[in-house]
Amino acid sequence: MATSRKSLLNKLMKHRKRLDEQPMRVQFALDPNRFKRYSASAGDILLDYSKNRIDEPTMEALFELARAVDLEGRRKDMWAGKHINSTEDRAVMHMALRYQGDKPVKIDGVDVTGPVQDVLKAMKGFSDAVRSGAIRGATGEQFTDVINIGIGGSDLGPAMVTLALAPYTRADLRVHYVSNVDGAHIHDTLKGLDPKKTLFIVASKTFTTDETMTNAATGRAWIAKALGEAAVADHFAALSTNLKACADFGIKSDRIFGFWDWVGGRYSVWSAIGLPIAIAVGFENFQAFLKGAYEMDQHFLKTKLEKNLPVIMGLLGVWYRNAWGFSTHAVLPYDQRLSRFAAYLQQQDMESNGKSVTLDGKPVDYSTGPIVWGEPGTNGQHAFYQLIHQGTDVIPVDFLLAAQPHETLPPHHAKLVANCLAQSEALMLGKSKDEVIAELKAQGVDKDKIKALTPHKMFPGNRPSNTLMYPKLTPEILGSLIALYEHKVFVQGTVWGVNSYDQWGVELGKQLAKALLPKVEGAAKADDHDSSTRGLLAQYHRLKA
Ligand code: G6Q
Repeated sequence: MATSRKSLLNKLMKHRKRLDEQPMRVQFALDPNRFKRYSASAGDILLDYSKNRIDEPTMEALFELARAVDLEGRRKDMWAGKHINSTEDRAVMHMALRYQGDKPVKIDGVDVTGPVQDVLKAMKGFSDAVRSGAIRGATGEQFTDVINIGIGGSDLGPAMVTLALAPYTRADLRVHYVSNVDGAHIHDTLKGLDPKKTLFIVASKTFTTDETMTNAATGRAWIAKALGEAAVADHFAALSTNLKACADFGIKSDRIFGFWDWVGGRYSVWSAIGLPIAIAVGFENFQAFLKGAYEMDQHFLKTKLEKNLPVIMGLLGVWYRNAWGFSTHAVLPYDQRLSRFAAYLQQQDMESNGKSVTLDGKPVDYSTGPIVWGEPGTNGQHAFYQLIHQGTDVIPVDFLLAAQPHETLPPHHAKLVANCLAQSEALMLGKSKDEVIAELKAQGVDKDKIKALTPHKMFPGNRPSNTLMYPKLTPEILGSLIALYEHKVFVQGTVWGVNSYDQWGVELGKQLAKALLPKVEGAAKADDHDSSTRGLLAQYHRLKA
């Protein structure tokens, strides 16, 4: 690329100057077609991005930027199985896990569709059998509780999806997720469960992750204590690329579900890591979930950039991050069942694009991934929305909204919808000084009070948001939504020129924890640590005593 990324990104600044002088409310007043102009669809998902600080020249500049960084070429490379995860020398091919076509999908010259289908078939067999009771515990009792032990990519996806698809789950078959090494997590999960009716799934790509191995050992001991060592094999399954370690743990070979190194942890919900989802909602629904993601893949692959949802959302994120300096991005689903969606996206986005060197190892001279956060509406409205409306930081928002609820409980859903639409409208419009004064006058407030209150009651407005609207939160729609954000992350990683598929930043803490453990356990002296760490350790030992 002849021109540096920084100068490409700097080109956006001139558009910012123009838009600074023309807030969105003015643009809406001038252009009755603004919604139509700035909305696009992928299947049943509508993206309304009209409430953004954009105009035609801005969008043109953003698409030009996408072309200048060869987004289409890199997308092709990813799909061709090139090792775009260069620091780990791996392909990035989670799309192969949900591929529904009949063409070969080659990675390093090998068609992976057969092995992918084999694992899916095994997952179907196992999940069907657990659900029907054909597979039971050691004493012949049917499983009522399944505990998935995993962390990060081996936890966040399935945990979020299981919650999101609660209407498809059964009351007599509960799926729990244990991730934290904090013993409280497994302790509180096991409380009240019956070992005879409990199945553990150890989900770990590497099968070496300390938290997961610690929790798995605790679960194993719980089963062995209650039912005897011989029962362990009947109460455990594993999801991993490390088949040998699973076997060493004592897991039967037909209960080990494999995947591959071209599936990144945070992109693994589509792989064997999805087994707890299949058990919770049934394999057919899991397949619909895969199909939804495949449909979004096709949209991302085949739709021109100007109408491509992940491209539009990715570029808008770049626009705010690099031209406006907004450092956070809120994801606010008006859907209680998406209450773990932001936590899931935090990993997907922040572990992927929280990087400060380019692919060739040079420090970036521009900002990369934003801080992603969020909670479901309407709860957030009574908590942090104050800052989004009137705080000193501007926070671009994604609202997510289903047209139909799963339950028939009027007027709940109508109220939910009204609140969601009201928030994006309020953020865009704001409330001017004149409007506040007129409102207070109409309420009969006296002059002095009006003067004192007016600044507090004004809303700056011109605060950006996207709204994603879909018919209902079905497995298929959920699959599409997740894939949409995955591709958005890819788009942004491509613009910023970073490797979105490694995560070296999580290593240092792990190394230091290993070194500290003997000192915490009192088996070694802490002389080689800094004074803060030594002081904290000393206080820990005092308090513990
Ligand atoms: C995700 C990361 C990370 C990983 C966990 C669990 O992309 O690689 O979150 O998923 O550290 O790793 P294992 O699955 O190997 O236990």
